[in-house]
Amino acid sequence: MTERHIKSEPYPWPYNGDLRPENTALIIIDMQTDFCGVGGYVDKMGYDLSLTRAPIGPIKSVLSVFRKQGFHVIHTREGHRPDLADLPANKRWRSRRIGAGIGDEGPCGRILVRGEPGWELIDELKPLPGEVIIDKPGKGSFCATDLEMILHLRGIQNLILTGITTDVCVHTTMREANDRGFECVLLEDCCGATDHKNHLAALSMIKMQGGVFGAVSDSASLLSTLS
Ligand code: C5J
Repeated sequence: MTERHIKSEPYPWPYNGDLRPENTALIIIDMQTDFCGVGGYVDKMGYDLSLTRAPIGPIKSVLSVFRKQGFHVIHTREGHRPDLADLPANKRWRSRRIGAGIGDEGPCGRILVRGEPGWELIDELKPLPGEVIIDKPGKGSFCATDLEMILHLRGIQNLILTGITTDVCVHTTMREANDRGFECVLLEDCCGATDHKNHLAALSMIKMQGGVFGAVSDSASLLSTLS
């Protein structure tokens, strides 16, 4: 096997140099109007949308190369059933405290409810037919979903994590994946948080202990390895 790594910190990723379209997936987390569109959940909470919109362009560049080279592409959407049967009472209560109640009516329909306009993936990053979409009720993409089974059935070992938000859904997913033995890298310019300091802190946490959850890289480093 010819070893292939991408420049990343704190080690060249993946650890074993086995980077191939067959065993590697790009995971695009929660690029939904609710997290980066006007009138969505994050906007309603009063956070700066430019922070969660910043990764759209870099993700588009990576996605286009990944599609051309035949890598696996997986999209996730955070959201709840219309009857809210999968919405924990404390999650709803906390969101209502800051005026963006999950399940309540907002400018883009009911906040974080499946099928509503705000819950949809944004036009810039719409999935193609055949790409896996994981609907998740929580922050992590493995909790109450079939993601792990799909990764195993497809022989996927390496996960390239992108999307929003760095410190919440992306980090939770990376931690869950790492504990399950997947080799993970997060692309820093392909992620964003509602607070830039938290974005930076989330990157720093990954790099501790020799790469406690994996590694951190960026779209340019990945694309230069793939070109
Ligand atoms: C949040 C997410 N922040 N996609 N969700 O509630 O990170």
